[in-house]
Amino acid sequence: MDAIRNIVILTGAGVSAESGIDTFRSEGGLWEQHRVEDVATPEAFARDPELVLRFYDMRRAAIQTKEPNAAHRALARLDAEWAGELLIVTQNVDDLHERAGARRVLHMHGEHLNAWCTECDVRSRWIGPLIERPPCPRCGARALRPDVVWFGEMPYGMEDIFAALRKADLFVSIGTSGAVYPAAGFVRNARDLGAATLELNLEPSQGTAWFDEARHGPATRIVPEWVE
Ligand code: BV8
Repeated sequence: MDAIRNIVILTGAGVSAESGIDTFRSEGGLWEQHRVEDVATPEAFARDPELVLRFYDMRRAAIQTKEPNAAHRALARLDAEWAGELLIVTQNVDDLHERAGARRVLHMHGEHLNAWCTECDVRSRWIGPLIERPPCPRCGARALRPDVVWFGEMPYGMEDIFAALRKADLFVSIGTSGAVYPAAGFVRNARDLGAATLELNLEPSQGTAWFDEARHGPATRIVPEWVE
């Protein structure tokens, strides 16, 4: 990777698939006969908070039984060794990048293991269920929601992401279908800003035509191959 100084890596559910965390597509985007788009929204939370809290409690518990895989570990190694700028922008709400040792990680869609108090607006680390409406550790209000960006909500870190894209020489997209914006548009932003673009995915994503290069296969094989 000569002449490459600054790298932006976008990851999606495909990087955690081999750790046993279902992707959105493998479930067919369904949970208990609900489309994820119908559960992961503020409207769904207002309409049926118990349904949404159960959905996130189940997923929050599930990730705590999973381990990072070789793709997470390869990216953590790259992060530790890369002298230039590097940012892992993840759409995932699991903590497997961090548990593999990655440091420069930005969760643009939030994190399962955080709760957000809609009363005092403070986010706290939260690993237990929210269905029993526990009190906010900060203000005591029983107003905690998952700290996860739902459809129609503003993703986290957009300014930092675009600052990194403006400096990037290389943009790598790993394990994402390119179905959800603004993440799915980052490859075009990166190209327009002069970066080389690479897709590492099990199969061609919806945006594969925008990439200079695309390699297809399981992340646990093709990500370590790329990092080495
Ligand atoms: C926003 C957290 C405004 C929740 C998620 C009409 C047209 C275009 C856009 C819109 C539209 N109507 C509405 C929108 C906007 C909307 C959107 O894009 N909707 C889609 C459905 C059309 N977006 C939003 O609402 C976003 N907010 O736009 O705000 C704004 C924007 C900018 C600036 C200011 C204001 C917020 C969206 C966030 C939603 N939250 N996640 C939760 O997790 O419960 S989305 C969720 O799905 C993910 O985070 C990810 O972003 C998205 C797609 O999932 P992927 O990670 O890609 O996973 P998927 O299953 O789809 O694909 C897996 C891939 O891995 C596959 O390609 C597969 O081949 C591959 N794979 C599988 N196994 C492996 C593998 N690869 C390698 N190895 C393997 N083993």
